[in-house]
Amino acid sequence: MGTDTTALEHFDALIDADERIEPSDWMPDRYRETLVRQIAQHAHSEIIGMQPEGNWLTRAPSLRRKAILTAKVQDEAGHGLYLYGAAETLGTPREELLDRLHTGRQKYSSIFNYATLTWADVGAIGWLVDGAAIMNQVPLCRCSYGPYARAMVRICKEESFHQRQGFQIMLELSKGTDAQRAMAQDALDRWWWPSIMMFGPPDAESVHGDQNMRWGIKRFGNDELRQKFIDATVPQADLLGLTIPDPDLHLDEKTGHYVHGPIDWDHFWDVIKGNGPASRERMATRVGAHEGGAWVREAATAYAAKRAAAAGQDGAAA
Ligand code: FAQ
Repeated sequence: MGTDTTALEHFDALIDADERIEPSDWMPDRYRETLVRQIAQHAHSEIIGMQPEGNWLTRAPSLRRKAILTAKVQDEAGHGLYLYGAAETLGTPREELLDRLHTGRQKYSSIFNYATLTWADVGAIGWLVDGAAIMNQVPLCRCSYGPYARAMVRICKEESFHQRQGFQIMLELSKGTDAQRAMAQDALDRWWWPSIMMFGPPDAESVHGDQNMRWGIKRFGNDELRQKFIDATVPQADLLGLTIPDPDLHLDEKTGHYVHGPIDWDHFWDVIKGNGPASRERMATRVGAHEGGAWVREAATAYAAKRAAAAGQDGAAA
C-alpha cells in the first residue's frame, strides 16, 4: 500500500510537471487501460482508413494522382504500425488488439464507415478527414505518454501532406467543368457532417474527456477542437467556391467563431454501433485481409524461431 502511494505520488508529480510517462514507469491501471483503448482505436482507424481511399487506387485519374494516393494509403499503414507499437509498450500484444477489433470489442473512427462514391471523395477525405485528424492529433504530440506522443510527431507531418493533396484535388475540381464542380460540391455535402462528428460527442456526453484532460492525454475537449476545425475550414470552402451544407452556419462577429447548426448525434451513435453505410463491408474486408495474411505471419514467426534456435546453437558452441 505504502509503495503504491509513493508510486502514485511520483506519477502525479510527473503529470503535474508536464513530463512524460514512459513504459517502465509505474502508472495507475485506469491510465494504462484508457491509453490502450485510445491508441488501439486510433491504430484500428488508420488501417481501416486505408479502405475508402484504397478503393480509388485502380481508378485514379492520372499516373501522378495514382502515385500520390498510393503513397498516402501506404502512410496510413505505417501510422497503424507506429500506433500498434506504442500500444504494445503498455503490455497488450498486437494480436490481442486486432482480435478486439475483429470481434467488435474495440471501435475505429466513425468516419471510415462511409463509401467513396466519386474521385472527389478522395479530395474531400484529404481536405476534411485529414484536416480534422491534424486538428485532433497535433495536441497529441504533447500527450503525457511518451511513446504515443513521439509516434504522433511523424504521423502529423505526414497528415499535413495528406491534407494538402486533398485540398489540391478539390481546388482542381472546383476550377474545372460544371460537372467537376458539382462532383466536388456533392462530396462536401456528404463528408461535412461526418467530418465534424469525428471529434467525438459533445463535451457534456464525453465519457473519458475530463479524466483524460487531467492526465494530459487530451489537451483540448471535443467541442473546442471541433470549433477550431470549423473556424479553419469555412474560409477554405469559400476559397473553393463551395457551400458547406449547413443552413445555420454563420460567423458570430462578437466571438469571431462560426456557429454551426445541430449535429445529428443519433446518427453518430448508430454508425459507431456498426450501422454506418459501409460498416459491414469495412469489417468484412478487414477480417478477410487478416485471415488471408495468416501465411505471412506464420512464415515470419517460423523464420524468427529458426533464427533464434540457430543463435542458441551458436551460443552453446561458443
Ligand atoms: N468514432 O469519451 P469520449 C485519421 C467513442 S485517424 C468512433 O469523448 P475520448 C487518419 C469513444 O471511443 C482518426 N468512436 O472518448 C486518417 C468512446 O467510446 P469507448 C482516428 C468514437 O477517447 C485519415 C465514446 O465514443 N483518430 O483520421 C468517436 O475521450 C484519412 C465516448 O467518447 C483518433 O483515434 C469517433 N469519431 O475521445 C486515416 C485520434 N468519437 O472507447 C486514413 C485519437 C468518440 O469508451 C485516412 N483519439 N468515440 O467505447 C482521440 O483523440 C479520442 O479518442 C477521441 C474520442 C476524440 C476520438
